[in-house]
Amino acid sequence: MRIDIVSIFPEYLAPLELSLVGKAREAGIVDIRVHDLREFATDKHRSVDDTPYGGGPGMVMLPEPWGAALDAIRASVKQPPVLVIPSPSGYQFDQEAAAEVSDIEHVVIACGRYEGIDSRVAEHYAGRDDWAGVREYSIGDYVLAGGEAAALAMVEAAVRLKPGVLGNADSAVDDSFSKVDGAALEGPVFTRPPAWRNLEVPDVLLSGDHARIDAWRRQQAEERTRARRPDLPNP
Ligand code: J9N
Repeated sequence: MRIDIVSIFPEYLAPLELSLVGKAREAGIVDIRVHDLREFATDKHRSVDDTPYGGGPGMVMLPEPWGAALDAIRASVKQPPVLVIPSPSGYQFDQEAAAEVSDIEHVVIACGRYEGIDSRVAEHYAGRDDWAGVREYSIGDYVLAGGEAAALAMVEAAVRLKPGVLGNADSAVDDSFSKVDGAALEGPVFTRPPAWRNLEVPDVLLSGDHARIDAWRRQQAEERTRARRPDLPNP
């Protein structure tokens, strides 16, 4: 899988060299390339934004640098990529979306500032037959300053689902949010020591009775899901 990320703050993407995603890159499972949008600016001041037509606060990103950057990336590959645009106005980037993105051979992520990228950019690439579509995604109902933190979240959520990335092949299917049935959230977890600062690990988890342990975990997961996320699936 290849992921190109375009940003005016390419250093913001440095954490993609670390941890799970960094290891997936070293293993050759994912090829991630970060590009500086400013290198594709067309004027002598290397402008990437301008005031919004119709008035209003903030700045809107110019279509020209985006067109130049995205066309250059497209020209560097044989197959049509999918364009992903993080946006507070996008479709929900949930576990299902993460699984879909993890199955795309080439994803290009366009990180804009929060007032947005001129809307003709998404419209243009959605209508081009040498691109495989445009998806605008929101990672949650809050407003970031730019798309970079959302890109980090989306890349990590997608890459960890690639075969060979997780140490334990069962971990990904066992996650919160990937349940076929059962409560959406995971319950509490514990490790050694059995008592810590006067707090004890629940006896049932030390019992060795796996039927009781499974039933207890199910009940805890349901109780937590009911309390914290009444909007999510719960039997
Ligand atoms: N969920 C979400 C995405 C965003 C932004 S701001 C600029 C690009 C994407 N804020 N919140």
